[in-house]
Amino acid sequence: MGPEGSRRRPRGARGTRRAPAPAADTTQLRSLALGVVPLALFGLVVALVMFYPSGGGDAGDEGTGPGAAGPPDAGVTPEPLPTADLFVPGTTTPPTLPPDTVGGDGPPGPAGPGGPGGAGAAGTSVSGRPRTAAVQQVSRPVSALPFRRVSNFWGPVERDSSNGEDRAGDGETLEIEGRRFGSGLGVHAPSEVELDLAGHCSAFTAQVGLDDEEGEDSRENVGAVAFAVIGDGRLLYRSPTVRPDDDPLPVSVGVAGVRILTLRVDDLGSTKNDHADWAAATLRCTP
Ligand SMILES: [Ca+2]
Ligand SMILES: [Ca+2]
Ligand SMILES: [Ca+2]
Repeated sequence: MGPEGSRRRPRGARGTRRAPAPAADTTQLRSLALGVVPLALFGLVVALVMFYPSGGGDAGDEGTGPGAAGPPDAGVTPEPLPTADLFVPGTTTPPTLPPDTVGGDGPPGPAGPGGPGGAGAAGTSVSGRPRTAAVQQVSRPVSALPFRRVSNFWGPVERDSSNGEDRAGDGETLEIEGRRFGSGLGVHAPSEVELDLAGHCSAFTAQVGLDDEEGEDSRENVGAVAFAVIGDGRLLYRSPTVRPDDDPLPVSVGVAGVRILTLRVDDLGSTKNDHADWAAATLRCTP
């Protein structure tokens, strides 16, 4: 460290020796430089001022090329990109819904955002239409559907009324803990109602419970049942034990793909007072 530092000092001395020799020439050069350098600097400044706006123009041209949406602002180019990304993976249902609503405007719409995006949007919107059309479903009261097979402990299964007695049509308004229902099935456990869905339905809903027609005196009404929903032999839902003083129990079961749906009520060992209601029983199915 020490020796090297001592060597560097003489080098500086050499530099001072060189300076005096070309001193006469440098004075002339300096005068020339003083005249030329400002001109060069001015030229550079002018050139920079000219180039900067022209560079922005190029960027603007790139933006207007694909976008074709007037303003050359860079903000235009990001807009077509996200829309194109949404449309390309349009296999997912949520993105296809907006194109369908805009379906009528599909062809003219894409021209605005950009060339590539427009082509993608047109393809997915066309393919999306049949999918959403197939998904459309309607709610149907189960009491309005034909039964594939029925078994009932006391008389026939009643449509839109309680089970009543052993004759057809002798029931009353479906009622569970004071709540009345305009549609549904009145049965007596043990009971099974089979429906042929043919795989066209997606959901079954109902309010289940023991009908009030057997009274509210727990010493006389000893009804106790369990409701079960079965799809193609597979148990999809089973309620806890339902008693006469229980409120309507909401049931919601997915039945997508199910061909034979069975609504079963188990008597849990005793059939006494087991007047059970599939109140407001509804299926969501394709028309
Ligand atoms: Ca009856
Ligand atoms: Ca009751
Ligand atoms: Ca029972």
